[in-house]
Amino acid sequence: MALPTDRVELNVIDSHTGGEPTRTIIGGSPELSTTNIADQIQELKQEHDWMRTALTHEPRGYEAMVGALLLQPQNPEAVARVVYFNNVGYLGMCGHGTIGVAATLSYLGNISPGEHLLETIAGDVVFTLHEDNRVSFVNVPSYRYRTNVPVATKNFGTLSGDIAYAGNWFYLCADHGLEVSLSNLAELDRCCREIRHTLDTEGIGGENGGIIDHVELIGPPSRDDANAKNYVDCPGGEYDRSPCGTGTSAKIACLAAAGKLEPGQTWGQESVTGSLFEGSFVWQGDKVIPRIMGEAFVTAETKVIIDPTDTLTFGFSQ
Ligand code: PYC
Repeated sequence: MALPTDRVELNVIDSHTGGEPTRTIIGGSPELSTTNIADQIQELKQEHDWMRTALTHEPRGYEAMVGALLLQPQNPEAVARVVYFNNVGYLGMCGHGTIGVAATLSYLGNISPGEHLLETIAGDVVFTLHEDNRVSFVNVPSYRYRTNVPVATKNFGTLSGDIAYAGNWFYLCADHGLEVSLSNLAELDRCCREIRHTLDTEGIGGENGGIIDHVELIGPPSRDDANAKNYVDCPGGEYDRSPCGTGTSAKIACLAAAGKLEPGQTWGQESVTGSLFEGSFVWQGDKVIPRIMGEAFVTAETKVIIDPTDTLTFGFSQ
């Protein structure tokens, strides 16, 4: 990958969805020579990965930062095509990012309350901007793939969990015995790393070789309007500050498969930071179509300067 030799300026809007940041690139990104979204992601990886690292790594970003690159959609009905990325690579679907992108498009005056279509690598996603600035989105077909999957860990014993798909692959576990709270982040992180290690070394994955790159630990809620609280470990090893849109969808898919949530019934999912998403589902064959609602706020409108004479301009990570 050749790095730019001239100064680059990117126009970005930052937002947070339940505490989890989304940095949306609205201008200044390199022209892509491809039109298919899978090819565009390949081109970004091979030719322009510096843009991802410059925005998500220090000194401009941090491990929790998720980027969203807006591209011209192929479908004229779609409001945008979006490619999500984070500190380690490119994401399938991103729920909190979808809510953040919707809040950003609303802030820019590009959309009004109502239904809109976004193109993503995981499929088309319909979102609704509500009058009170909240956003709901209909996720891709989601399903529980395996249940009661044992995973041996060094310090937390043999745990049992479900494997589910909701735009990303998840291992969801409730019998970890840990308090899901901000004061217990180090232990939650350690447990997720040990689960991840076993999943990787034993080759435990999703259907058709899907890589489980999210681990979700579930515990009892702190809020009256929530049914459960989660800690979601993301691919870069950082935890989701929001309840995780795809993680909430994965949980709903597992509840539906277990007959513990009815179609149309609301599930309140609290995050480890105390923010809330509300979700429900309808059946589509043997899969569920989750609808997730949350809110996002714009936090900054920035011109990012990438100056190639600055040795740290493309970011560094630990
Ligand atoms: O909200 O789906 C989500 C998500 C995935 C990774 C970070 N957030």
